[in-house]
Amino acid sequence: MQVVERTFIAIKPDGVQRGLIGEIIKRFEVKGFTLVGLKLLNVSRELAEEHYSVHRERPFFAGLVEFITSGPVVAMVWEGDGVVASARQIIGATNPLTANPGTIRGDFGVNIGRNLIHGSDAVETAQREIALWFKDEELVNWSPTISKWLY
Ligand code: FUP
Repeated sequence: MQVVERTFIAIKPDGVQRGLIGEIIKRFEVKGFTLVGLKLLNVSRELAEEHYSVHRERPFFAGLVEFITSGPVVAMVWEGDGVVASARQIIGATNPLTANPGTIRGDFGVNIGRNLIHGSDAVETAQREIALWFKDEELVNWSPTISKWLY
């Protein structure tokens, strides 16, 4: 089976606490992407530090790790043509105050430190993050029967 592009998406603790899990999943689902991995978990400090390792030297790093480990997170893998870049558009700019209305962050957030959701920024990053958060056997290879109406 041909593996098309995949991206890693995480609903952060604020998105979970605010009851936005369904709303967020819906946006990727109705767009036409396919959910191939999904779990709710408490993130360990080790996983959080590894996930955000590119930001290790930044002043907000400690607060970011504190936040992401503060409550349950929904980790997902979504699949489809161009899903990495498209998901970034669906999510919106890092700062919810400047994120466009119609995006997840633009519609539901006001603070950069509480921006609801993470999405991989490039195909290579997505591969690294998927491998970090999911075991191979946690990912499901399937195509919805509606695929022929999308592609
Ligand atoms: P994004 O790719 O849009 O999630 O943003 P970044 O990778 O640049 O940042 C990762 C996370 O660090 C953001 F989601 C929020 C946090 N952050 C801050 O808290 N302050 C900043 O100035 C920049 C990022």
